[in-house]
Amino acid sequence: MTRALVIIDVQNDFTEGGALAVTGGAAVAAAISALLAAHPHSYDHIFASRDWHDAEGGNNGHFAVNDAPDFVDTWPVHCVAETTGAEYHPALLLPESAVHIRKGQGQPGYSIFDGIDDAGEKFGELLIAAGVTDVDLVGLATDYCVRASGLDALEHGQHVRVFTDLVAGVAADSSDQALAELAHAGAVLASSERIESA
Ligand code: VGL
Repeated sequence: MTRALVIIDVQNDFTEGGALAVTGGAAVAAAISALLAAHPHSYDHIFASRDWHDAEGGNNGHFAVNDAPDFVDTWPVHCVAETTGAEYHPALLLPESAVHIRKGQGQPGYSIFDGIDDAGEKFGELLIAAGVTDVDLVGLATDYCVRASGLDALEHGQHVRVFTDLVAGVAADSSDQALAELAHAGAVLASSERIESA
């Protein structure tokens, strides 16, 4: 078993005070850091994604340009590349070895599988190259990017656990639904207290 922690979009714009704030986002950032500090050797690989949208053009319908955002398919402007909003939340402390994935340039890019590393390698290829078999998924937002990333990871044949104490969503109903959908597709929903268990 080769395990990876996959941290989705723990960015300023998705945390309290950000352009698309998710309640509990900052707490998730701090709790992920605490988990990593307490268990520095539990993962063979750590990947962290950032939404990294273009400032211009709406990112293929993702930004509400002319109408008000519906907070389902269209969103306020958020996580524009190179802005403070797109940076990781300051409470998220990542080890040097973490691999940084950026996604959503010119597209919605909900899934980390839409993303690439700094060298342009696709996330899915990186997982295969690293021999990853098991993914623990945490981050923001449960009902959108965590959901899409988890479903894609399952489709790519990964064993997926979602640490339900280390995610936060845009809305309660859609977050519950997303977790149910992930479980139905084969993900294990667990507390991060189970980090050391197989
Ligand atoms: C996300 C809504 C819009 C997310 C991204 O990271 O879950 N949610 N864009």
